[in-house]
Amino acid sequence: MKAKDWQRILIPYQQAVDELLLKFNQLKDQRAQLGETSPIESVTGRVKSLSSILEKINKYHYNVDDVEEKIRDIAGIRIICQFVEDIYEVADMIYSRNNKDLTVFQVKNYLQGEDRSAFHSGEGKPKESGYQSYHIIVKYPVFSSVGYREIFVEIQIRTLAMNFWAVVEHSLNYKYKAKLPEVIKKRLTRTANTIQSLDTEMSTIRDEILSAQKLFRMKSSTVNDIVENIETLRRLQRPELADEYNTEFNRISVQEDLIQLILLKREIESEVGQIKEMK
Ligand code: 0O2
Repeated sequence: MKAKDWQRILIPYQQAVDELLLKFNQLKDQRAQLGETSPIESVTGRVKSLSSILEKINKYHYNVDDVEEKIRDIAGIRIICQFVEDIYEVADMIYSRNNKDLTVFQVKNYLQGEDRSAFHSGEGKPKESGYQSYHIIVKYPVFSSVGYREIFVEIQIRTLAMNFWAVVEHSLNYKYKAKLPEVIKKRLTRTANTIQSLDTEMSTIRDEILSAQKLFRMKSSTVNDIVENIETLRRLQRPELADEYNTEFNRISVQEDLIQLILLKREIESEVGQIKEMK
């Protein structure tokens, strides 16, 4: 097949990746706007490189005409979560869209134990290599310059720890091809077990971590509001008042007292409101 023909084939895949990246990032950002914790830590996406596609064709002896049916990860989205629980929450977000903007085609659960999502059941198991991840292959409709197509997209969902392991293992495999030395293989299996223990351990203190993150977000937005309102007081020609509040803000900041900060924020807001009304 000519390079131009490949370009034409890959156009809808790039569009699917772009569209899904936008959608998952919106889900993540909207939670933040609502002051809620998002199960999505970060999202990346890629279209498989031509060399990687050709490698797979050779490896499995596919017919070039069957590529789009047989290689189901030409378009790939990777969603990284903090906790294992978040993986299932993200999976449920995807399942709830089934037959709406995508169709769930296949689930590959490489996580240890029972599938904890609400819309899917069964047992998961890490791969023999130690690889852990949750894969959902969906069919995604794309309207592009080459017409309407329904293409496969592989969505990989995993924790930060699982991703660390997978990225390192992937590079080692790339270096050694299929001939990973036995000693490295053993070490990788051991580290995969450590990753699993780490994720389990993190889950036990999840509530503690989430409430700490919530406090951090609350503090950060309160501080932003205070600083903005002090600036507003200056713009409203009330520099003495702005200085007074600034001193108070500095005093409370040192004490790290969130309640005092919230009270100060409300006081300045009300002051700014009154001044604006008088104008
Ligand atoms: P790349 O470079 O990420 O695109 P298949 O690989 O599709 O022939 P399989 O194993 O049934 O067959 O599919 P699966 O499990 O859905 O794997 C698809 C992708 O998952 C892989 O794509 C990897 O990204 C990832 N993956 C699967 N197994 C492993 C593993 O043992 N280690 C690591 N690091 N990643 C894995 P590609 O095309 O292999 O690679």
